[in-house]
Amino acid sequence: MMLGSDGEEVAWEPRQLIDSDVCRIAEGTLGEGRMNIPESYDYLVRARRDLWATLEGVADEVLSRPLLGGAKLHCIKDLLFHVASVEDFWLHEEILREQPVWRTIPAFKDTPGGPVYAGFALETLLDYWRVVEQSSLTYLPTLTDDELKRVVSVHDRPGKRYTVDGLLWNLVIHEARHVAQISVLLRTQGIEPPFLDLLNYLPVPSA
Ligand code: NI
Repeated sequence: MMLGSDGEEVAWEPRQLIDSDVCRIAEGTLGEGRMNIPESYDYLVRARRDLWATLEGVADEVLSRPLLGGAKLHCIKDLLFHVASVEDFWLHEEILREQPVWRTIPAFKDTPGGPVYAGFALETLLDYWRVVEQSSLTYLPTLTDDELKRVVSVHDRPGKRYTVDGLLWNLVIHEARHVAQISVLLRTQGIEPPFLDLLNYLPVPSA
């Protein structure tokens, strides 16, 4: 079980999340002439589907291969968990002040983050990401101007204060940066990454 965005317990059933149901939140904003957070998140959702489809066709050994040095993130699977968990952290622990999704998933609740995900199945990581995404898709349509301006004080970092608007933009850009990193890592392994530029997902304006 996990906690929904309003705090009630909901079943964790990622397989029931159908792609056609989760790409709808920006419909009401298309055509207004400027990108907003729900529309930008809609782009992430669409680009994720194409990234995930590519990754599902990549040998597991490649996704687990330690391609990066440093302390935190060594393989593509580490990056996948990192992107989903950063969204999980900022949305649930800071913006909504509730239990993050990862604590409700037995496979992850004792993992510290960092370079420990090579041994996890890709689908386990993507299932987690789907649940985090679903919780974001529940929250984003509730955004108001007041909520976007609300100041969030980071619970374990005294003095760190951000607006909800800033934190949500950070999530959008954070993911785009790491997905670009994943694309480069795929290329180093001889695998063609998907074309995920925003350009590929923009609605066609009327003539
Ligand atoms: Ni990061």
